[in-house]
Amino acid sequence: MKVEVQKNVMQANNELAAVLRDKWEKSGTTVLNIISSPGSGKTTLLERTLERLQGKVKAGILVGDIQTENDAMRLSKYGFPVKQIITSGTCHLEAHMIEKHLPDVDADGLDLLIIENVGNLVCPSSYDLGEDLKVVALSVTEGEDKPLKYPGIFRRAKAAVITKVDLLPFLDFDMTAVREHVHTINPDIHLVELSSKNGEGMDAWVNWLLQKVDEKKKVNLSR
Ligand SMILES: Nc1nc2c(ncn2[C@@H]2O[C@H](COP(=O)(O)OP(=O)(O)O)[C@@H](O)[C@H]2O)c(=O)[nH]1
Ligand SMILES: [Mg+2]
Repeated sequence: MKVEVQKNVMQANNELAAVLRDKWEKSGTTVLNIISSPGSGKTTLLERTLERLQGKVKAGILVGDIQTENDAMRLSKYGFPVKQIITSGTCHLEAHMIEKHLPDVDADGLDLLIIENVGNLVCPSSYDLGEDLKVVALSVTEGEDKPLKYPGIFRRAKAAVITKVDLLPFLDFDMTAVREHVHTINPDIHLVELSSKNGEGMDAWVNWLLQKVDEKKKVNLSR
């Protein structure tokens, strides 16, 4: 009975995600869904990213947390529309939450919708939100074995961002091993190593993102 209910929830989620994907296909909107454990540096990365996107793209941000508007407050300083989604206990965002709150950040069509998922490496990975790009973030303080322990999200992600590389001198984190683990799980994944604190790797990250936005807009224009 429980399994049946879960199956129906997933099916309803996937159907709505397909509707959203179709809508963003037509509008040429690139949708990024960033997933990581709590504290890996998602919001800080997005803050530094939004600074660099100012004047370049029309972006909107939806940010999920179990409680508080803290992240929305942080992200709303950069001139882009931001909406906090409070899940009140649910450990991931679902497509119906995105559909409900999308009008708050998308008045007349976006180039880029950024979704910061609830901090969790497991649940958010199974819920399709209609995004183009699932991006997984892993901080160097979490240990290089985490891709092996949580392969699902690394398998589904288009990019993996290794964050907080400014801390490497103080840690035993094995960067060569993490690169190998990530590529063993997903040989096609785009790997980025960066620090939101000292800016290392940020240009490469933002250029990759802008390239994705451009590619989707071009596909849209050529129709
Ligand atoms: N040293 C260092 N700390 C960082 C970096 N990025 C984020 N942090 C810190 O990590 C903590 C969690 O960051 P936050 O962006 O809130 O993570 P989130 O929970 O994944 O959104 C905060 O104290 C940040 O200041 C970084 O690149 N280097
Ligand atoms: Mg956050």
